[in-house]
Amino acid sequence: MILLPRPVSWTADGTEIDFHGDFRVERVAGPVEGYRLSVTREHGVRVQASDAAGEFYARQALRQLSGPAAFRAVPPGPVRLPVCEVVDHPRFAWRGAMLDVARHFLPKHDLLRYVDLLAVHRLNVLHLHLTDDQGWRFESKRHPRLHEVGGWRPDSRFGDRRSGGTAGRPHGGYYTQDDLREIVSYAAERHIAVVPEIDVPGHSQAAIAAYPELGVSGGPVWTDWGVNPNVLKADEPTLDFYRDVFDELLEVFPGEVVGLGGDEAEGGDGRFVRRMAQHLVERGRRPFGWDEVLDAGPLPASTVVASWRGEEPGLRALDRGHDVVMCPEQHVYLDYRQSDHPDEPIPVGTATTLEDVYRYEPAAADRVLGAQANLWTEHLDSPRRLDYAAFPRLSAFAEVVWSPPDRDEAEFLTRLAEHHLPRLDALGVEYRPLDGPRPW
Ligand code: TNX
Repeated sequence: MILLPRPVSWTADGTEIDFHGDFRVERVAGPVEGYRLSVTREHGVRVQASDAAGEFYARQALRQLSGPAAFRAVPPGPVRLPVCEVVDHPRFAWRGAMLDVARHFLPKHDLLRYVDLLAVHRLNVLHLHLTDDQGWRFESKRHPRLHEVGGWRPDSRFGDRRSGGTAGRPHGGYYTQDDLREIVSYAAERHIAVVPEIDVPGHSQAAIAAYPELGVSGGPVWTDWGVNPNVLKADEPTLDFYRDVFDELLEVFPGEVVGLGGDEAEGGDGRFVRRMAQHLVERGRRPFGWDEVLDAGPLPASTVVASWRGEEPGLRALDRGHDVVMCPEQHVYLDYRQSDHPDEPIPVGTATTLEDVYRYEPAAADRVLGAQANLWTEHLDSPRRLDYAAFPRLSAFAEVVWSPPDRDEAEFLTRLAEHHLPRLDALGVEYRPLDGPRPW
């Protein structure tokens, strides 16, 4: 077997044909996002797809069948394809990846490349964590100090400690609204929905640095990590300010689901989360919050809950009638270090190996929309560090959320090593090698 994620069914007779790039696509009734791809000696390549997404995934599968060189910027001419038949559709509707662009800003070019990598893995949600204590990355035309002041911090303590790094240089940046519209369109072309997040009422020090009246107390953009006791006030002027900021966000992000954070707001007033959730619903959107929002009191029924402190909060959310996205830190936190090897570069979390990710099995229930892998970037200050943390664990995660649950770990590891890592090599992804850390 060649494909990753593994399809629902795959048959091949061991022979190959030449392929010059032409194939026929037919729309047929079938499972959502599904496709059937046949490669025969008589008819060449034929695709049947249930919808536009299914057609897109058939194209992804075809690219994978074409060999690793098909992932180079200049692909080869004619290729050989295995004579085969693939029948496929995803297991979960929400196959997500959260990226924290607040702790370290990721330039637009690199973010678009990340979107490409999600598409290769048939992931379909990019949850963009745009604001936090350490940075504000969304251009606000109504309240420009948010990005002008909140977008920057003196990086006195961070950067790559092992190489002496960037300590002492300012760190920052933000996406203009035009940048974000471009990112949304680019992702949509790849059947990826972007879920933006503005985190309230905790993790808000960057906004407070810009507009001190918003905070319980003041202070600059935070240069520490962890849970910040300074949170947003829940008074009417602050709530109005944030309704305004969310309205501006909605002008840029047309998707249904919009994140309001809600995590780790010690001493934060639950009213803040409730009011913002209500506001999003009035604007026709679905609020999306970390599982702490369950403590904020009654939320609109349409609120989607991201269960990160294990799956238990997610199960509680199901009991209350909410849809849930599972992202338990024990399995799918890609910022956590990848082994206990002394040279493993990222010192945080509990070791979460490739196998730990692959063994994750999301709780089955109708209202579990799917799962997402979360990539927090306190210690990931460059695209290459991001590559290292994300891959190949995100490849394993993609199979968890796409493929049928009867996974075979040994077969996966062989397929990964023989077929998928060469694709990532061709794409220039600096993944963590299977046999240990990279020297940098
Ligand atoms: C907890 S998970 C956080 C983040 C941190 C992360 C580090 C969540 C909703 N909040 O603010 O970056 O741990 O692993």
